[in-house]
Amino acid sequence: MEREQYLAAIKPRMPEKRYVHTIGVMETAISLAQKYGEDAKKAETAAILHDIAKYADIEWMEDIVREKKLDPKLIGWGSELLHGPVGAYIAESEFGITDQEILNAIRFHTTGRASMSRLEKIIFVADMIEPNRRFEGVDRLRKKAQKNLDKAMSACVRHTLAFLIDTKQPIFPLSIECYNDMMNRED
Ligand code: DGI
Ligand code: FE
Ligand code: FE
Ligand code: FE
Repeated sequence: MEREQYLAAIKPRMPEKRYVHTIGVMETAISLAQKYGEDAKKAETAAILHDIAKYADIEWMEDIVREKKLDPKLIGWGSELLHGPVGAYIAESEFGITDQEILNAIRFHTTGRASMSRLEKIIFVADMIEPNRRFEGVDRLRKKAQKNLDKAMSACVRHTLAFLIDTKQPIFPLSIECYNDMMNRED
């Protein structure tokens, strides 16, 4: 499928604001892919589909987790934790994506995980720094992303965890594993 077909397919499934965010992630991910020698077409597809499940019904998503044997730990964590893994399921089942790198970039875009691929890092970072994002410290993250993908990934994970702690939210195990892995690699 071509870019315009994917975009036409996702547009009716989300509010305008989320669509604009998705375009921002797409453009940022393509640019990071070119900078860091990743396949720009894979980055484009993963970015366009990354939030496809963001507005799916929670009960339905939990049914998918049970039926399709996704990580059972996801049950009870709510739509923020479900929409990555279920998004990967939709990308595969509805959009016919078979590339595991693209599916994993969608699956782990919210939490990250240990030993992330370059494409996974690009989608995670692009999601956080795309031009429509406005939060304290985002410009510092954008600058880091221009210099070093691993350092940008590390800073993005630390920012997310700090936010979760500040707002007294529980941290999903994959997010911790991602953080520990990044810290073990830090020089
Ligand atoms: O879907 P987006 O808003 O574009 O961004 P996202 O999928 O990266 O993150 C969605 C939300 O998920 C964001 O508010 C942070 C939250 N989140 C990320 N990791 C965890 C988490 N929430 C909890 N409770 N635990 C986590 O480990
Ligand atoms: Fe998301
Ligand atoms: Fe994210
Ligand atoms: Fe997103």
